[in-house]
Amino acid sequence: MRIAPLAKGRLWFEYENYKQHARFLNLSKKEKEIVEQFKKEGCYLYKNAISDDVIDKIDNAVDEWMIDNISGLVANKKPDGTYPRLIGLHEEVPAIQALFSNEVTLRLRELLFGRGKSLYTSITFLQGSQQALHRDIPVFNVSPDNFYFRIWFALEDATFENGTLTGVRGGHRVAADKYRMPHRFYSRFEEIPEQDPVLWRKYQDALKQKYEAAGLREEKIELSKGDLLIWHPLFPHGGSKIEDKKSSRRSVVLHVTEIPPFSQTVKK
Ligand SMILES: O=C(O)CCC(=O)C(=O)O
Repeated sequence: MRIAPLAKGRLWFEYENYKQHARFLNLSKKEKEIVEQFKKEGCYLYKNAISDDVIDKIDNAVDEWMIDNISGLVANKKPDGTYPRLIGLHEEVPAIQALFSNEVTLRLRELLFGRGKSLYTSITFLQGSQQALHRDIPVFNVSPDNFYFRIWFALEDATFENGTLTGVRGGHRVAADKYRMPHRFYSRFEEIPEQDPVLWRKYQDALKQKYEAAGLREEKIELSKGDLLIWHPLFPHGGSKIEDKKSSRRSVVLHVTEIPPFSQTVKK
């Protein structure tokens, strides 16, 4: 069943007077810096978030999973010969699921979002995705808006050769109306199909025009093994072209939804 959108959600630090509240005042200097940078850029790169031991456990489990599923993996290779992305592998690999309650992840989730947590899904990448820059919300809508974020873990270095992440710092603050655009193509909400690649592209192109007009640019974001990038639901992101198509670039991204405090969702 489809449901209509609810009220617009705002994260606690997106309110004008957030700096006067205990929630901000009680933070350490480092935590305040994280909040400020996340608010300004729409993402935060946390260095050395996971240890080599954690990565070894995931790597070993993924190696075993690949051996068991090699025929399916090969059959689903992309036209350029690279491996497909693995959606929801955390359900079969507990070591991936454990990233959700990793110490740094827990601290960042509590700091930026707080409240009830739910690991909605995950994607494990064996190689760089080379995905064009995009926002997720046309396919990943939550109501109220914005109580959804991504945490991307580098299981090995992500470089120009094997594929970095890409992103537009500040692009999460650019308005591109997700509700008005479909009405130019469909007269009724119910007519919108589950997948509409043309509309997806139009939304992403409109977003690009807006952030370029605002003087913002796409950049490549290199990560070292063990780093994580956490990003805002509206942060435009993607994967850079891979220079060496045979190169490995293991990484995991978690999709997390949060239950907002009651007072922020209901107007009295
Ligand atoms: O891992 C990457 O290369 C990009 C990931 C991405 O764009 C996504 O998960 O939506």
